[in-house]
This record gives sequence, C-alpha cells and structure tokens, in this order.
Amino acid sequence: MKKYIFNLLPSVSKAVGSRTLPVVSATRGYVSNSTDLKEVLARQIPEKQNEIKNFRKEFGSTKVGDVSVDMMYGGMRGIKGMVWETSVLDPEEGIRFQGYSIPECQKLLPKAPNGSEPLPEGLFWLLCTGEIPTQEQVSALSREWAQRADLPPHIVNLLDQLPSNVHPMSQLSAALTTLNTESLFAKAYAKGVNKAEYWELIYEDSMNLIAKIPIIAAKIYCNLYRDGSFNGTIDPNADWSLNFCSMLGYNQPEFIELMRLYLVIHSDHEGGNVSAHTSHLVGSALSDPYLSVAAAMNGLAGPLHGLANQEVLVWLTGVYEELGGKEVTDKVLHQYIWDTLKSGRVVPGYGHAVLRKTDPRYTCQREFALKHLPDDPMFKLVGQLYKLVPDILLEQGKAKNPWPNVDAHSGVLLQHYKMTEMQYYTVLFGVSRALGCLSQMIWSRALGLPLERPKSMSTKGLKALVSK
Ligand code: AMX
Repeated sequence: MKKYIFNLLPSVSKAVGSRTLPVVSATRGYVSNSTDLKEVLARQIPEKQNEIKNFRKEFGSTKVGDVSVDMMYGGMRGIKGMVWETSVLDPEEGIRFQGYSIPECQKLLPKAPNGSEPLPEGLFWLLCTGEIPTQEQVSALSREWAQRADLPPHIVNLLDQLPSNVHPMSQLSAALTTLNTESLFAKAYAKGVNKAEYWELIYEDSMNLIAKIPIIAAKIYCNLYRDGSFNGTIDPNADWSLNFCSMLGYNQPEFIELMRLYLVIHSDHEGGNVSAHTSHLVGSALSDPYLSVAAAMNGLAGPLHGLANQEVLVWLTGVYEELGGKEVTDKVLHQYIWDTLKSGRVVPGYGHAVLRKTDPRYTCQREFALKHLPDDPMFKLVGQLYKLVPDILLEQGKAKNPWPNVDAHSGVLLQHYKMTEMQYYTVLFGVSRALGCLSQMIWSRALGLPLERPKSMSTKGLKALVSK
C-alpha cells in the first residue's frame, strides 16, 4: 500500500543501542549476505579501526608530501591533507567509487526491473561497504528508505512559507538545517552518549536524511514550478529514484532511468571538492548530519561548483537567444566562446581542479544521450561545443584542464524531458551528493576522526618563515 508522506508519524528510526547484533562468523561471506546495511558495517568497522591503528603505529610519522607557498595561495590544490574512504579521483581516469569506475558500476550494480542504469541504493551500499551489493540488499535499502520517508509538519510549513524568489538551493539548505529537529545523534549527544555509539546514530540520521531529501527536493520543485500541487505518496515497493520522480511529476520510464544514473554519478568525487569537504569539516565539529549536509549544499550552490549545471544551460540558451533562431554554426559559436572569455567570465561546464581529461561523468551522460536522444538540438550543440571549447581554452592558455566536466551535459538531458527549470538543476545534484557526504560521515565517526583544524598563516608570518 502506498503511504502519504506528511502523515505526522515519527520517522522510522531503530532504537540505537537496544538492538543486539546477531553473532556473525569471521567470514566476510556471511556478513555480505545480510540485507541489513548497518549489520554489515558493524562487522566491518572494528576491522578497519584495527587496520588504521596498526598502519598509524608503523607509518604515523611518514611524510606524504610537501606544501609550497603557491599551494597555500592557490586554494590548497594538491595538498594531501585528509582521509576520504569512499572514492578516489584520478586526474586522468576520473572517479572510482570504492575502486570501481563508472562503467564498472553501470555494469555491476543492480538495476530496477526492466532498467539498465544502476540504482543509487546500490551505489550507497558500495560507498559504505566497498562491496557490490546483491539485488536483495539493494531492494532492502529501497524498502527501508521508503519506510523512513516522511516529513515533519514544520518543514512542510517552512517550505510553503518561503517566498518564491528564494533560490531552490537556499530552500534545500534551509529545510535540511531545520530538519535537524529529527537528529538522533544531536539528541543522544545532549544526553551524553558514549563516543563508541556515534557511528550508529550518524548511520540512523543518514538513512533518515537520505529517505527525506527527495521529498524536500520535490516539494521545492512543486511549490516553485507547479503552483504548489504536490502528490506526496511513496510506493513502498518502488526504488528511491522512482519515488522521487513521481513526486516531481515525471513518470516517463526513460526520465526515471536518467535520474537513476544522475543520482549515481553525482554522489561522490573524493573528499577535497567544496561540498564534500564542507560536510567533512562541519561534521568534524560533531554538528549532526542535517547541519553538515546543509552546509555542503551551500557550497554546492556556488557557480564554480554545482551551480555550474544551471550556468551551462543559461549560457547555452544565451547562444540561441543571441542568434534569434538562426543556425548555430561553428563560426558563430567560436565567437560566442571567445566573447565569454574576453568579458572575464569562465566557460561553464569546462575545466576542473583535479581532472585533466574529459570527465567520465560527462562521457556516460553523452552515451545516454546517444542512446535516447541523438537528435535533440541542444545535445547536438553540446557535441559541437566539445569540438570547439578545448582548443579555444588551450589557445587562451589559462585553464589547466580544457575538457568538459559533469555539468557540461546534465542540464541538456533534463531539458529534453521537459524539466526546463534551470535554477532547479543543482538541487538534483545535491540530492545525489548527500549519498557521498553521508557514507563518508558514517565512517568518519566510526574511525573517530577528530575536529578538523588546519594551520593558517598570515602573509607576514609566511614571509618570515620562508626567509629563515
Ligand atoms: N573557462 C575559462 N577560464 C577557465 C576555465 C573555464 N572553464 N577553467 C579554468 N579557467 C581559468 C581560471 O579561471 C583561472 O584563471 P585566473 O588565472 O585568471 O584566475 C585559470 O584558468 C587557472 O585555473 P585552473 O587551475 O585551470 O582551474 P581551478 O582549479 O582554479 O578551477 C574550476 C577549477 C572548475 C573552478 C574552473 O575550471 C572553472 O571555473 N570552470 C568553469 C565552472 C565549472 O564548470 N565548474 C564546475 C566544476 C565541476 C563541479 O564542481 N561541479
């Protein structure tokens, strides 16, 4: 039976500490077969704690790099300064989620019935455990997130009362911040919970947040673009993306498949990017997951980070507007790109702080487009840009990476399925990014990572230091 999500029922949150974990055998196989993610983590955590303890005992004082003055003024690029377990970004190859590339995830992660794209539930399981989940494990996560999906009335009221000129990302951030009324971690901390139990509480908050964030996102969408008419029902037998799409009002199977892929590929991009790093930093102060992810969303809302997907579409639409319906030739486009650069702006969707090749997240979206919308005029324009922008950026000689990133493509796919509200695109990125931030946060608390506090220096102090 479908459930209505504003049912004022308390969110499903298993009592922490009161549940006895089953005795597990020492073999990894038994644990992997469990469909309870928390149980699998409970088995893995002591092993990992031990591994890191021994590693630090042996290599704790080993140097892993140097820091130059340029690195300090240059946004800390290349400084190895934090541990992030869930994914690693290679400049040439792109992202690997727990060691698996995007094509491998597309092949190996479970799909929806009749679907061909990986389910984000499977990706979350992989990020948390390092193991490719079974279909049963993924179905169990879908069911659990559906069960936990409801919103307390004050969040609904808050969203209903925000003026329509508040950007969707600000609305998302405000709702998540306010949702920390539901934080089991914050409540338990106030009562003096033992450190050893932190991860379980963070796990519960994370699972609840992931279950609720699509409702918040869909509510924002319907308030802003559908006159507030909102169908808030959750099908307990549907997957997370399908339920999200139906709340948004998009029921086309192809769009739902796109959303599954989208929510997988935007989830995690190692720890140094602005949103992931923000959640890590804020979480290290033991701010609860709602506050930490809200902070991450504020970083994602910047035009050099997640807002770039909105910016790309605004920029592409600008080409058409400027030409007044005339054919977009390479010559015209060439001029438009140079005009953008000469006016002191960046070409959105191109360049990256770490990547030095075409982003595989761009490539897999291009493959989706080739399969489903090869004749879409905007998709053709994106392909045309791919042929022109890198050479122009190289000629300009500033950008270290002239190749497209994830944001160069995503908006074009969304607009094809009639989701034309560009300002909303970053919210979808945010729903996905929560998966990466939270899977790492569970581990951060399990490993007892301390308050983040790097050393800063003034120019005066730095000059004195280098002159010694
Ligand atoms: N267009 C024009 N100039 C660019 C550029 C682009 N796409 N990418 C980099 N540059 C410029 C920088 O602005 C900088 O100029 P400056 O010396 O005058 O300050 C110079 O090239 C060197 O920059 P960089 O070392 O190559 O990049 P970075 O690590 O400082 O910044 C990024 C990376 C992504 C912010 C930058 O490439 C950019 O602004 N791209 C466009 C915005 C974008 O697509 N952002 C999304 C990134 C992916 C994501 O996080 N979602």
